Amino acid sequence: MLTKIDHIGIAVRSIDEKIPLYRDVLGLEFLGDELVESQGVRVAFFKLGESMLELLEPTRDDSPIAKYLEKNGEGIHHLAVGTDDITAARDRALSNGLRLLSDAPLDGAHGKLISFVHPKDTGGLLLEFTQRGAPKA
Ligand code: CMX
Repeated sequence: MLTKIDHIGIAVRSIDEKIPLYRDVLGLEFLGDELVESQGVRVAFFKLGESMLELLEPTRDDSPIAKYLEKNGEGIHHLAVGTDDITAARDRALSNGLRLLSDAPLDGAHGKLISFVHPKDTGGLLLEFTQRGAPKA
């Protein structure tokens, strides 16, 4: 049901300042950037084999990334795992007592559906489920 590491999310204060590090120094392919209004973030993706690195920059003060940066500074923020059935992944997490951070999947970057599991229920890891396309019926 979980298919791969889709991306690792990294909180940064400025995407523009970090692009040269990931693109020019590390030599990763820059896949573009976009605003994700539902999360109050601007994101930028870099291809890393079958997976990606996602830089996250807050776009407003109440963004979860603004709070994270204030408390922890820049660094790894979450692990996103791909699934072909986000509803089933959510149901399985819920039925095992894990808290999900939204009542339904939300719209994420690249038109994907996303859902987060509370880090207090996973030993300190903010885990994201991500699925391409519409939820399965
Ligand atoms: N990884 C691990 N632990 C985290 C965490 C993270 N990214 N963010 C917060 N925590 C921990 C904190 O350390 C804190 O632990 P302590 O109580 O031991 O100090 C606890 O969770 C509560 O943290 P908080 O700073 O008080 O923050 P909130 O409870 O207000 O919110 C969370 C935390 C995870 C519920 C919130 O950040 C959230 O809803 N995140 C999901 C949405 C998100 O992160 N969106 C951005 C990414 C969007 C994208 O990829 O497109």
